[in-house]
Amino acid sequence: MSSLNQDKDTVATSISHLAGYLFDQSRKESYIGIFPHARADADALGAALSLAIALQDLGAEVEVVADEKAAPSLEFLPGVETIVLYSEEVADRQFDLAIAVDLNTPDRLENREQLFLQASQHAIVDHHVRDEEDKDNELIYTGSSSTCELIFRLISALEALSSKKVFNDDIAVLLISGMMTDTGRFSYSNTTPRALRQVAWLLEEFKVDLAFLTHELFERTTVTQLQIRGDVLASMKLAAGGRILYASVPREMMNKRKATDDHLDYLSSDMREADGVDVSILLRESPDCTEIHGSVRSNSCLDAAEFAQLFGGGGHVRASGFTIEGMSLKEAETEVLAQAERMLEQCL
Ligand SMILES: [Mn+2]
Repeated sequence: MSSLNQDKDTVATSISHLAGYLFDQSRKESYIGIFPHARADADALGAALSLAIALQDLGAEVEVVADEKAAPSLEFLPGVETIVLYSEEVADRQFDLAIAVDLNTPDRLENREQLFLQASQHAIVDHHVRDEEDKDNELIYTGSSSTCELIFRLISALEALSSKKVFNDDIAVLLISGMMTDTGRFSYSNTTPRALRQVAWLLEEFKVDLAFLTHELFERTTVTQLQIRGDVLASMKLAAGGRILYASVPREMMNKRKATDDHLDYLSSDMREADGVDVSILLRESPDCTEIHGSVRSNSCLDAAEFAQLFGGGGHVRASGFTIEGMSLKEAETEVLAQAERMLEQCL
């Protein structure tokens, strides 16, 4: 069955199936690796770390393996210090089970793809669009606000199976952080009543400082970040008669400010909010200048996930991303704009 067509009942079945499997694996004290996507956001890390706490609690030996250190705005997340960074030393680990969270194609694991694939068994929990049949132990539901919303349901099912309390203060902070981020503080169209109920329950039951989370995840900034955002915003241009607002960020522009990629977080979403703009596109050179990363936000008929797929990426209907290799920033810009204009014309 395609993940695009999953209905509510199917998801409930997938959740109880996966929970049963994870419960058995944990009781057998399996060695489990959890893999958030590269350049992990709060949803990916929140999902990975909360699932790690739950499975450990049930007996498994769990490691969360990431490509790089958590972004400064995510350093407060409980358990972030336990994350194992990928290195040659880690490369030959043999997990009994590898679980990908907040991604559904292993190539989004970048350096860790092989480590994931060489595990004996695999599972996926995700909410991004994928045009492929779901396999066993794959829980992919695009109707979920976030991967953390799905992890909440998994942990609830694990609690029922084990007849013990698994949720705790740390899990509450992790899940709320993921849900808040992926829904833009519960303001985007992907916000579900279920996510709101989950958060309400977590706030009732556990110690969570919402104002602190809001500050860390959304409001906290640095002078460097304000400056690079200023540079990028000043360089924006319009295309397609004003329907596309875009900016292309050469690495040199970042280096001049000693800025890092996470300084540009949410910038493409901010650009989308300009009056009259249907699509915003932010392109930036990777730190080693070998790749171009693209971030797309749509206000219109343009399906951002479908658009990103043209470049081997993916995501959601209104927000997506992709990576282009073998093109200069200028070439990528020309190609991406041409495709966006074409798609906008077709969908009107
Ligand atoms: Mn997500």
